Amino acid sequence: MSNPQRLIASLDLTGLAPELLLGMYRRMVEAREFEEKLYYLFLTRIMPGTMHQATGQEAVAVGVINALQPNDYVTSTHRGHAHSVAKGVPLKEMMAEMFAKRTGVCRGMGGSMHLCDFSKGMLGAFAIVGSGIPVATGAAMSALVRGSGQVAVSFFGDGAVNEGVFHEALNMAALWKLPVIYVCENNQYALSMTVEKSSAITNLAARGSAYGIPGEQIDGNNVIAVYNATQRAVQRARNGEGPTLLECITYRIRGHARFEASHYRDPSEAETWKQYDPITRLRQALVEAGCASDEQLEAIHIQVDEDLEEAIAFAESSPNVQPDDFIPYITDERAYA
Ligand SMILES: Cc1ncc(C[n+]2csc(CCOP(=O)(O)OP(=O)(O)O)c2C)c(N)n1
Ligand SMILES: [Mg+2]
Repeated sequence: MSNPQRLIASLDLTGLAPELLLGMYRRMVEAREFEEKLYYLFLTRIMPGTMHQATGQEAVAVGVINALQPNDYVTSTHRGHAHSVAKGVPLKEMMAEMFAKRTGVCRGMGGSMHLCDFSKGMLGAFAIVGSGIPVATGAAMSALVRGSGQVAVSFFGDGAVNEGVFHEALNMAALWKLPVIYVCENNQYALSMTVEKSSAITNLAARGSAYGIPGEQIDGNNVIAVYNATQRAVQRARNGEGPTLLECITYRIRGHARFEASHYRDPSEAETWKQYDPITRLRQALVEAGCASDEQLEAIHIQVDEDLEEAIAFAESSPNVQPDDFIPYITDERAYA
């Protein structure tokens, strides 16, 4: 396991507007609490299916996406709630999707691992490991051809860098100088497999050099470091300088999926990483810098809780998806409008 202390830098808020910082704080709390509510709803069998929590990894989604414009593109993974929250997908529609309701963001037909909202540039969560990487690469190519100035970001795990499609996509993106940012969320594990057991070179950012792509390792629990690194990558992409590979070092506090107990790892690991919780770290920095008081931050938590309870009530009272709801999407192009 990567030692968290190796990369930990303190949060430097210099030059960042309080609105941006508080917005990032709120998004991280939303992502964390959205999944905590889901966990409870699953536990009490109110909600069907499964889900993967990104507890402890929220700074990656929020830091990266805050450095983008609203019309930039994102592809996500099976662990994608935080990416969707950060991209501004409405909580109500996300929650309804989890309940398989017609009011869901995919009209109840996608669920946790297929969340997408084209109106927000959220091109989708992809359950097949690595499969969002070529989609973001294609979106970047489309932006380049259209001259739209948009960039595309692909989030993926440390497990995905050993899929062939990662290498195919990076090679093509480098050749054509596509405006794409590859964000590897190195949470130390692909299911029960550690990075040390699956990758000959554990510095995953170094893999960019095989394709002439700059790669950078970042403290992924430091939302400011993630934001700053992404800003540099976005600038490169918009200037026509091509792709960047960011490896965000973080840790998955919860099990791989819903009730997975992580027997393959020492419980002290998670305890160590909890000391570097990204939300706590931003909170401390905000208070120390005088950007916000504890009371103001507490009010954000209360507001988020209210919003989520409202989202649950909305989801519960919405109509269930029906078995033949999908048919118009196959037979009638107007259904996509
Ligand atoms: C191509 C493929 N192989 C295997 C799986 C089963 N699977 C789902 S998630 C996962 C681990 C992925 O690890 P990583 O990419 O590090 O993402 P993390 O779960 O850590 O966020 C595996 C093996 C899959 N969904 N797709
Ligand atoms: Mg992983």
